[in-house]
Amino acid sequence: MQSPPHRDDVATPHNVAALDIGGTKINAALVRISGTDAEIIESATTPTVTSDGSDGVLAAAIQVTKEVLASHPDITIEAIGMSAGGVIDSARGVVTHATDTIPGWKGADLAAAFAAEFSVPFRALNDAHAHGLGEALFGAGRDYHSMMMVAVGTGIGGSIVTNGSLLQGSHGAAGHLGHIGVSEAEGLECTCGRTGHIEALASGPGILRLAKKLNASDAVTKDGRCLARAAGEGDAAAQEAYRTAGFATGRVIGSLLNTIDVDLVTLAGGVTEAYSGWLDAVKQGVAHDAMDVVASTPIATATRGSQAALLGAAAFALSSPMSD
Ligand code: BMX
Repeated sequence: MQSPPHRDDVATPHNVAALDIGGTKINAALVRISGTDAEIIESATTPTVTSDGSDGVLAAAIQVTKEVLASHPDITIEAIGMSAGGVIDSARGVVTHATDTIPGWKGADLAAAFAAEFSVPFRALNDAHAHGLGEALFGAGRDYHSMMMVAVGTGIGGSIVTNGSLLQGSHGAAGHLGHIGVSEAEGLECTCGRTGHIEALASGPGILRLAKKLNASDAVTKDGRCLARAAGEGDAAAQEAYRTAGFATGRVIGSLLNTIDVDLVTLAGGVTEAYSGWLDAVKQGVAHDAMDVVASTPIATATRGSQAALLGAAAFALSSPMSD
């Protein structure tokens, strides 16, 4: 698969429409990329309604894109970039594998839906890939040669960017580190259909399940927000769930550092901000598995928040459009 250029290749201002499709909402934005800077000029959000499967989601995505563009009729976009969950074949613009976050998402022809409505080139990529690329080019990773991003939220996603180039892999699946097997997750069902993957144990929903197993009360395990608050207020079961999940996640990161030896690890996603003991446990997990030579690799938190996926999708769309 083709890779985007290093950010220095993008010298003059370029306007791009970008979308980030998540399980609960769709963000659309008008993005301007000028050299090493990227800004969001306009944005809009709409809920992800999954009752009509991928067709309904894509119709809403097209609608919100049109709204954003209509608010700046003076601006001409060069391309449209989309970030979405699942394994995405960027060359064809098709979702080749996905969990049930969006029913019917697997097989969705993103490129065909957008080609029917817009005359500019369209490119789509996995959400963690877009997020990592955005952070690498315009956020936490901008002063580093290589970066691995780990996003812990509804799922666990990841991406590897070297010198501004995203590693998508042969099937677009590179970086899916939520689907690494760990002994702590033995027997747990993963959203991908396998068992024993780290995502089943240590994603947001995984941590909630863990807290229930540790006998946290119903009030504490009502949702992720309640669990985070309880951990901050000293609830022992909630804290243990975050620590167990964080340590296992850290071990995966440490093992990956031994394998790919990047300059920086960036952590993103809702769980990152939930409870400080989680981050301490991640660092302990990294220290447990990382070899001495890579053990001091800096671990930073993401700096562009929810903008990062939009910026990454925009940069990706500019780099090598597949159709026009
Ligand atoms: C899942 C998988 C990945 C995604 C990751 C993080 C789907 C829909 N998702 O492992 O493709 O990158 O979750 O996703 O198959 P998030 O929902 O936590 O952002």
